[in-house]
Amino acid sequence: MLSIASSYGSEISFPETTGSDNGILIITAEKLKDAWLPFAHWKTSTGRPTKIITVRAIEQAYKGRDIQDKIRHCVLSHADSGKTQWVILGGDSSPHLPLVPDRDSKHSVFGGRINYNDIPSDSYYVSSKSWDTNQDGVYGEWTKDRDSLAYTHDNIFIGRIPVRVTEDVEAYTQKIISYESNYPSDHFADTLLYTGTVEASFPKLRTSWNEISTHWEGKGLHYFSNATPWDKEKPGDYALSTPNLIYKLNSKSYSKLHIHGHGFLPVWQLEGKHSFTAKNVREMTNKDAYLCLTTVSCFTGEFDSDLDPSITESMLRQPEAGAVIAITPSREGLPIFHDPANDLKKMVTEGKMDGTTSLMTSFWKNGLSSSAISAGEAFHLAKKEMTPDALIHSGYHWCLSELNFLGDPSIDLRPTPPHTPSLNIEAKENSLTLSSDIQQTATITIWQPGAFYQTKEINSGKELSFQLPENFKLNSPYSVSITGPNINAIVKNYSPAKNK
Ligand SMILES: [Ca+2]
Ligand SMILES: [Ca+2]
Repeated sequence: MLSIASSYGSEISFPETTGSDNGILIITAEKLKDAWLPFAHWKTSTGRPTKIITVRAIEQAYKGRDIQDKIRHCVLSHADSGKTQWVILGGDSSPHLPLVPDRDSKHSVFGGRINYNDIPSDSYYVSSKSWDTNQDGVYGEWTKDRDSLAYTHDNIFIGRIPVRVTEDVEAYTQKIISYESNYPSDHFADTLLYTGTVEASFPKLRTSWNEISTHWEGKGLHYFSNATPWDKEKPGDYALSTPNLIYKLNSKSYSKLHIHGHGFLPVWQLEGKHSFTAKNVREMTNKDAYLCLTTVSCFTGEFDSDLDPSITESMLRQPEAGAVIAITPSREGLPIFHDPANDLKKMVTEGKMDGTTSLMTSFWKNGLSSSAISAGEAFHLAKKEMTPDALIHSGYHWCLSELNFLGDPSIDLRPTPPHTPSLNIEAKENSLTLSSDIQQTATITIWQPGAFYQTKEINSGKELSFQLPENFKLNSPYSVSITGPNINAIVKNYSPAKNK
């Protein structure tokens, strides 16, 4: 497959013949442009035509006050075209290494006790508004720029893959191909480890879990300190310690993970003063069983620091282990409430959920309700639900600004174990005849780079014939794939020249 990618030039663009509306736009740095080709090739061959554009090209081609404004206009023009559904910011950002720069927004929350001028807010890139009402070059300042805030766009879902070097892109690409084509077909998909180390949070974690479980039939394996199903003999005897967590993750027992606990940039703080760091990520062996995760741990999603990597980035970048999606705070994971004086008490006694917990609950609830909803769309829906709160309360504005989707927004959360279909292809003079044992909605994609691209929805695997146009050459390389919600993608590559 990779040989095809490299055989037709250094740029992949939407195949011109496609009428499909589910394209992916990757925005990346010049030095990572070629590294993204195999990822773009995989997505294109599986029905999501992918285009790579560099920050430098955007700088030259789009108007705007600065590079972030130009990137935003680039994203919006792709959203308007109706062909792009996902935007991937394919690079890390920090003051000294802005591969794909972030937009810094200004915040003052918790009664003015917590102040930042540099909250990285990727939501800005899908906003049809400027985030700068008073045009002073300070963005997202709630008191001054409130009229110019939007966090979501109905046509387009965004995520950032905070990679720095070619090897990061290669490792991440391999994990995504595995996630989409080789996902475990056993009950791995059904398990969400929902855990916490902070006792005051247990009631709201139960509220959160109850909301998710009304939309999902999977098992939530609560582990709330001394009330837990994984204890051995007495409550609390199996701690959320580093070795225990690594053991559980390496046993490929959990596909989804939520941790409610403390942390800082490179560390999750577990029970008994245990730390989980990049060193522990390197001990992970969950090959082909990659995690989707959320945590409320402070600073663990601070991808935009010159200190690198954050623990979240370690999980995403680790080859053949770790995670593929992470939503984690870029700064403090504060308990935001409309009425803190009363609501904080209710959080501890009645399990009232704060802003961060609500947003993450909504993310899981939306993403686990259907395998037809991409993880990027699930986060979009969660942010959209919270937008009315953010327009009347600076704390919720903080939540929507500081929580970014890290990972590939076009994959789904795998709510149920996927089926791996068969796919047989018979090529004749000017037609392809396919057959499959598939018994559900799926998409067939036929692609001959530079010549032909077609996607077609099917409802079952009854025999399918594709008439091929004159410019399709059966003696040139092409691929045929079957993809869809809740199935492991099958891609068959034909490379006749190679077979001679
Ligand atoms: Ca401003
Ligand atoms: Ca970083």
